[in-house]
Amino acid sequence: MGYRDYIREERFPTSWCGGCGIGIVLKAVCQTFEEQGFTYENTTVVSGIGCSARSAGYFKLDTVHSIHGRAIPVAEGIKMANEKMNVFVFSGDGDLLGIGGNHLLHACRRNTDINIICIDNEIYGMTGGQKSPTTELHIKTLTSPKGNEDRPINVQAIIRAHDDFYARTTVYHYNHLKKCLKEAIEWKGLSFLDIKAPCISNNGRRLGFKNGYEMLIHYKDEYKIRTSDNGHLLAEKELGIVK
Ligand SMILES: Cc1ncc(C[n+]2csc(CCOP(=O)(O)OP(=O)(O)O)c2C)c(N)n1
Ligand SMILES: [Mg+2]
Repeated sequence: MGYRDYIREERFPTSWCGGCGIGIVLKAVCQTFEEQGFTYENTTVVSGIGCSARSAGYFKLDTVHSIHGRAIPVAEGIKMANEKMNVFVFSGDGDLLGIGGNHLLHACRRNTDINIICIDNEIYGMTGGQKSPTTELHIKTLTSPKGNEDRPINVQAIIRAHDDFYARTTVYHYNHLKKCLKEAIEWKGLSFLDIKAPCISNNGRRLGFKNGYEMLIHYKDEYKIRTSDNGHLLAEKELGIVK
């Protein structure tokens, strides 16, 4: 199977805006499925609600586009019923860490063997750009016009508190993103992939970026890949794998 065999191209164009980062992740995931030799029978993707979660409709697999915040328990149920299934959650920061945050806590505790892919555009993209649990301090959003006063959630600490797999990458660092995906799949237990992805329409423009490309270059300048994955927690703006 080629990677395009995992995508419902007949549904294109997607609902995503030009310059959005979600499609880059979709492609990387499908290429990884191809490299792993995954089939229609042994692979599934579950999503919640949001722009990122719309991906469930673009994978040519049996997928579940579940309800807001509930992708993780649905995925856990699938894995429980069929332990041979390769189960992926593909959703956004608001869905997984906001409304679905409590499910994430308990999934970490249970260490179910699922792969959680979080498209982290640091806002609620679909609903217009409200601040999310990952919005950084002082950032202006629709609901923080004077700058966000709340600290972003430390998702790395939550995942690592239970010795689960955590990786941080961006859509600019494509090869690194694919390395993270591969290692997450090989990890036996829960893995959480935090992928920084641009939302130009409902976040970037408000911050002064002209287009999605400028946001990608910002990722290039801002984030650095750690040279050794030594098990230590990642510093701010550091990319890497912690396991
Ligand atoms: C129960 C419920 N509450 C609120 C909403 C409205 N809503 C739809 S998507 C969304 C946020 C999605 O944010 P995120 O998961 O970051 O996805 P993005 O659109 O940024 O990819 C919200 C609040 C909803 N659909 N259902
Ligand atoms: Mg989001």
